[in-house]
Amino acid sequence: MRIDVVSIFPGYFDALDLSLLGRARQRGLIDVRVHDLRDAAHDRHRTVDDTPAGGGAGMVMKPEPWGEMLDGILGSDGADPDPLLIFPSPAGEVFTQRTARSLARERHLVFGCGRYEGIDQRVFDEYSERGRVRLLSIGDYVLNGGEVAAIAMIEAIGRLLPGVVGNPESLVEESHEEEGLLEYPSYTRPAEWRGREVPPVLLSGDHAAVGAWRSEQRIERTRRVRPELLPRELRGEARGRHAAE
Ligand code: 6GU
Repeated sequence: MRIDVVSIFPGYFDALDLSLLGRARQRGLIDVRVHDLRDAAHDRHRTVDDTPAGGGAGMVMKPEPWGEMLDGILGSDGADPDPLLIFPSPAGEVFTQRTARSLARERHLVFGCGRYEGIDQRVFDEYSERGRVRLLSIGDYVLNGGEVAAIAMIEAIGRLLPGVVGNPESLVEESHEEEGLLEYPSYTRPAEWRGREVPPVLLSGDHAAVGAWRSEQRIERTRRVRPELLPRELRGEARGRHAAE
């Protein structure tokens, strides 16, 4: 997969050199290219923002540097005929594990990271007319810009690409993956630590019992902290139990 990232703070993306994703890049599984938006700003101060039309607080990113930079990326050698342009934005659709799975099937993603109060609307309009554009948010809180959100999305997508995670089975038994439930609690040695024991069932060698315990834990944890994620058939059970208490 090819991923281009446009930002006025390319240094944020040094994080993608590390760990699993860094190794995947070295092995050629992911081709990440980071671009400094200021390289497409040609005045003396390499200006990328200006005051909002109609007045108000903050600054808006000017359309011209975005146009030049995105045209360059979309028209570059070996560019994909149908790339997906992603603008991280708190005003976008929420990015979930389902979104990550869907984006992991793309050949070419381009992330446009805005700062200040946002990017001139005409940039979205222009590229929506020419191809596919999505505004994506990573949750209901406000960041200073799209960089940290883009890193989160790239990591979530990148680890789903074939060969990036060593043991593909570890991708399945995770929060949000199996039936959209949260993950069960994990333990390792020693069997007792500071008077706290590993649940005996996990040391029993009874694989069926271990499986049943983990499944129960996932449902109980999801019911406790994220009840809205529980499938309908498991929600009914909770109501019955609480009514009996
Ligand atoms: Cl994608 N961008 C910004 N600036 N803030 C956010 C976000 C994105 N997602 C949640 N908050």
